[in-house]
Amino acid sequence: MPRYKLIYFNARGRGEVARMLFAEAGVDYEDERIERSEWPVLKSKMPYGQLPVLEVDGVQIAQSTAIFRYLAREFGYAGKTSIDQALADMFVCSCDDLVKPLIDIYRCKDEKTKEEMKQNFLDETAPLYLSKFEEALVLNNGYLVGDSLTWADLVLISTMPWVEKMVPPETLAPFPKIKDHKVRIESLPKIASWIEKRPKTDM
Ligand SMILES: N[C@@H](CCC(=O)N[C@@H](CS)C(=O)NCC(=O)O)C(=O)O
Repeated sequence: MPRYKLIYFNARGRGEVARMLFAEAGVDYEDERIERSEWPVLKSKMPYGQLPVLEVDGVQIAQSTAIFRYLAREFGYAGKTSIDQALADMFVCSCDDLVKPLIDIYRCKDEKTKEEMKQNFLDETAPLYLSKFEEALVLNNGYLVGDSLTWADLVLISTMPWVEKMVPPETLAPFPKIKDHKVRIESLPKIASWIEKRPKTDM
């Protein structure tokens, strides 16, 4: 087994799916959490000047999605067939598409534009993506892909808290399976045990 070190800030953010994959697979790794004060010096040593970075026997892999996909493949959570792997990738990309507008809304300085963006998210973006996730969860008995856990499930449960910050409960009401899914995945014994013991952080 290679020596793994995950370098990220002391936050769940873009690091948590990797940590959950290590937990679920029962694989040892170093969970290095960088203090903001250490970051300026460390930044220049990272491939793209950003975190997370996964070191595998000293080889640095940057970009959260590349890290998650690599770990998912190594540990058997990428999807059982090529089609399932493509579907898992599709749902991961969809989670990304769902979060991107939220970041744009958060950053928008003009109040009127911000309101319009929010409304568009509530009327169009959220229902489109959430209905696709819901449909897949119904079809696959509670998993996004196939009949078992894939990294797409972990990406979805990490995405939903961001969506819930913006979307009122009535918008989420037609998607009960998405809510159940998060509860169920977070109750898987190894994931639940990681959630219990992980450092408590705001994000
Ligand atoms: N596309 C990159 C984005 C990484 C990213 O934005 N990292 C942020 C933390 S979430 C970061 O390193 N910020 C500090 C900086 O850019 O100096 C990924 O998915 O890994």
